[in-house]
Amino acid sequence: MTIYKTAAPDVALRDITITQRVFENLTRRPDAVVLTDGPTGATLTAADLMDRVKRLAGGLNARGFGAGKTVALMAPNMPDYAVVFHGVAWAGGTITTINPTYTAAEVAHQLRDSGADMLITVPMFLETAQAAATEVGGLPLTVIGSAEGTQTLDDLMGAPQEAQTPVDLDTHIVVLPYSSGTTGLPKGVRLSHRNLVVNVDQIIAGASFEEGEVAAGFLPFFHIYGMQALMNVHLAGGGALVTLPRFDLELFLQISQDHRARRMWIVPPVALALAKHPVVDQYDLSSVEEIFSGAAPLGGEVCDAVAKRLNCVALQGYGMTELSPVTHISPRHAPKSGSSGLATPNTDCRIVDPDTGADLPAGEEGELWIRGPQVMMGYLNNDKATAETLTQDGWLKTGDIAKIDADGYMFIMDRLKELIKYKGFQVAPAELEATLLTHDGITDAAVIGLPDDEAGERPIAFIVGNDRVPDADGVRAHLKRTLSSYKQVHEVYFVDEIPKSASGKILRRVLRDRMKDT
Ligand code: AYL
Repeated sequence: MTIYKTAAPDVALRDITITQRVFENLTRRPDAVVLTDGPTGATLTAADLMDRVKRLAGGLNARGFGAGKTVALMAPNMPDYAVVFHGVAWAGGTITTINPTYTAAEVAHQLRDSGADMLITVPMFLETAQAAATEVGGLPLTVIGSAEGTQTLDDLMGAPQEAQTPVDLDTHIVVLPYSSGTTGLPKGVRLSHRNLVVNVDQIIAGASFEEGEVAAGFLPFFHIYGMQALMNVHLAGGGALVTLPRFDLELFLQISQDHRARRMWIVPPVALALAKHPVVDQYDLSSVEEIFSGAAPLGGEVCDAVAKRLNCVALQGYGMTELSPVTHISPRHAPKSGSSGLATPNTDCRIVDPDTGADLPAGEEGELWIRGPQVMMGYLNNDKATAETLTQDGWLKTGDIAKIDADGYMFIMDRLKELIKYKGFQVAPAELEATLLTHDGITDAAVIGLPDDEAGERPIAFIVGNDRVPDADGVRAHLKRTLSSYKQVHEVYFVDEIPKSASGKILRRVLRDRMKDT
């Protein structure tokens, strides 16, 4: 077995919960503003945040929605997001985070699959939340803010609960984000307090995080990148956040300028905008020392162009929801263009030939396998997917093809798994295919991703139809009824059959090659 590791020392494994990790730092700076709502300017100091977290935990436990319960949170980035996340964690519960732009059908699926006991949302998404709640047979709804006839977050607050409800740090699920992993439908990813705490410390060690850092936080907190690298790292590492409910280039630039942001946490499409968009010149971004991109490949050219334009370093990270999420970070003082950097501390890596299972030497391409304390506990209610992803001795098979050079720098070269990344968001082909097959005019379907300059990849569909087959617009309308906007297909091709292996698996590579030839 050939194991690649960083030369950097391990971080200590701390026997505390993620909320205790965050509070440790907040307690030291009670009067500091740690969260600001970008659109309204409303603020929470460290003391306010801790007080609201403790009161929410007290209220949840008093009403029987705390320890052992699952609370679904469907909200855009806002200061109270951290209140709900840490309030549920402090109460000994589980948070499942839902994309607020989801359709009612998507929300209902996650509520049912996660076994959620309560759904917390904002007035803007209440209608969708109500429809989803009805679809699963009803569950209590709470809004952050106010809406007539609905319980509010403030109604839920109780007497402050001073101590963390005891939980097992290695087995209790604190958060259950959804990911399709290497194959199939989105699945609940079981992450423990150990997973989250250690990854916060691994990120802080690897990303040269500095106390006092302020960032404009538009990366969604419901996705593991925003949840950990932004929300938890900034709170636990002594930083602050100005939250944005969605990405808006000018607001992002304005906030980064006004708050003298030191680093921009972004995804590749935003790197492209920073490199190319004329409006960028209208802002004073001289405080920005670093842009940090993750969640999808950042091409060397775009990376160099942003660095030059903003006169800063452009770094990249690699990770997966199943890895809490980060395993690789570009070293600030010696990045290599196009590389996702060096392994974080406490992280073992292997490069394995997907055909033979042999370990490969430096410079050769194979599947990246990871072992470390940030590796998930497994998927929820899906032992088969868990067994396909985690080996008996604790290695997680990423489904990504990578190489590691002689200096330990990791380069993502290709993807073995069927996942499509649209602007950093996961699109699971299996989910789109299953939805297409619910149309009575569609007898078979396949979805693949094609390279796209702006989005990274765009999903396209191949359809086999019968005499009731819809036209391309009909196919799109069918998907729109139940799937959110980033899961839509950009092109539709009608074919006689879908190429499949003897065991019935869609031969996606054949379809991709066919598109290259046209
Ligand atoms: P998920 N280069 C190429 N592909 C990447 C990269 C990268 N730097 N980062 C992630 N991916 C792809 O669960 C890869 O296929 O987590 C990987 O298996 O939505 C998949 O995205 C995982 O998708 C960071 C760095 C967070 C990464 C992340 C991971 C969030 C994406 C913070 O600093």
